[in-house]
Amino acid sequence: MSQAEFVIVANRLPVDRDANGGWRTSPGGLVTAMEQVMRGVDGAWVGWPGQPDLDIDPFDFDGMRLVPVKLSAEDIELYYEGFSNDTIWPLYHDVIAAPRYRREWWNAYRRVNRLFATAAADAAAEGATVWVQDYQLQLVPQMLRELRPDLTIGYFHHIPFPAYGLFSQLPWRRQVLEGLLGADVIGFQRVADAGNFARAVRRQLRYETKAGVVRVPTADDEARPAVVRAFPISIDTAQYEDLARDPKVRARAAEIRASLGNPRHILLGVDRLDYTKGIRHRMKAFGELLEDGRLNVEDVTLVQVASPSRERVETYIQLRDEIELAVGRINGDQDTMGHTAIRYLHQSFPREEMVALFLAADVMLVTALRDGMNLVAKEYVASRVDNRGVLILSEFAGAADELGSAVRINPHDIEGMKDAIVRAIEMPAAEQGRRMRALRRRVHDNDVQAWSRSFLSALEKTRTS
Ligand code: GDG
Repeated sequence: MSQAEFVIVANRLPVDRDANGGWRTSPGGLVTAMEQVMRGVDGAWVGWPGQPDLDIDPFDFDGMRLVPVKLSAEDIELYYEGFSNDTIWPLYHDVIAAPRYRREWWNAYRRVNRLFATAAADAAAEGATVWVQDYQLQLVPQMLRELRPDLTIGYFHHIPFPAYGLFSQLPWRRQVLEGLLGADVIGFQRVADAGNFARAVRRQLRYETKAGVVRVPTADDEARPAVVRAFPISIDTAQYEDLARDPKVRARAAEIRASLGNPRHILLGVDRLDYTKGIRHRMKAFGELLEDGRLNVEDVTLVQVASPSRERVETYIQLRDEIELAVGRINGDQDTMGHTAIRYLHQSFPREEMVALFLAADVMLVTALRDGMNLVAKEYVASRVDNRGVLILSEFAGAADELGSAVRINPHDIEGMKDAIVRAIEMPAAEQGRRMRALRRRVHDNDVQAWSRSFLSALEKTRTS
């Protein structure tokens, strides 16, 4: 097998199986970010092809070498649904749900991380650059360095890194820190995440950290520097701007408004159905506003897209029941024959439809209790080429560090959220325009291509120093 100069390692390959057993690109932020990086280089992508027990050889797709990692149904259950999504995910999101610590899951996590590391080691050419993505693969950097000391290794963490008081619950905290420190650059969404990681390294491993560099002890007594820094991820801004200007998408936005009975105000939420996103808090605030009579169902509709996610994990099954009970109650109490309070959609939609929804929405609700970044906030802003609309944004989403002109909320403060919703609905056009222009500038100047360039240039610097 030919070896690549640049290798991405991620839980999933950037493709899905189509109906005829062929492959098609799965649309996602990371895929877009990498398109530009992969162009003109000899690149490979290591990941799970999305089906259990699928045993296929590496193949070329769209100018890139795809290297499938074979995972069994049991691997998926223990490593992915178990350790990744029922231990690490809740622990790293401030234990909004209780993390479960199971030794069997940890053993599978280690075993599967080793599979990814071995596949990456086989795919990379001498002296290549390897970029490992996200919390499912925290042990890969160290495992890969042991196999291939010649490589330059980067790691990007898409979710929050928690405060030490929480992180220290993890029975395998040392192994995880050491796993990550196998990378030359460890990237986080927020400055606070990088700070939490550096603190954990000092407290747990007693390694010296200074100005964003950890000195990692090595066998030959010479410490190796690992850079720890924030690189806030973004979106393909131009693509959203183009879609928002497309007459078909604009017509669809008008059609959406009409089909909801042309309410005076449309509020929108778009999230994977996940307990970190604060969907219940949002429903509570909205339901109370209707109950208090501060809003009227004839005037206002909340559209909530909750795309199906992790449907085999128990906490998610419960969450879905709770949300659907809340929606049913609110609609039951408030709906009229002609108007609904909440139009709830447990479905996924094509990107064109999402942009039409963004254009139809007067107020966008991002009420996460904890979120690495939250790309939906940025997508809404990028789509508002008309400089209208109001973004309500939780301070617990990474995006809050950059999007200072949004209406900021603490989603735990239901009264505060209710006031923010009313304020957003009543906001004069001039103020909407001022805020939206500032937000758009930010997302325009800092897109996902800029994000990957900045990470990779930091990584390149460690090679030359
Ligand atoms: C993780 C971190 C971080 C959702 N429903 C549909 C749909 N989506 C798209 C959104 C957005 C993406 O999925 C979700 O990204 P988020 O950033 O909002 O959240 P997570 O999935 O939790 O992502 C997060 C991110 O990684 C990147 O680092 O920002 O903090 O948790 O792009 O638009 N897209 C379509 N139909 C849907 O129904 N087409």
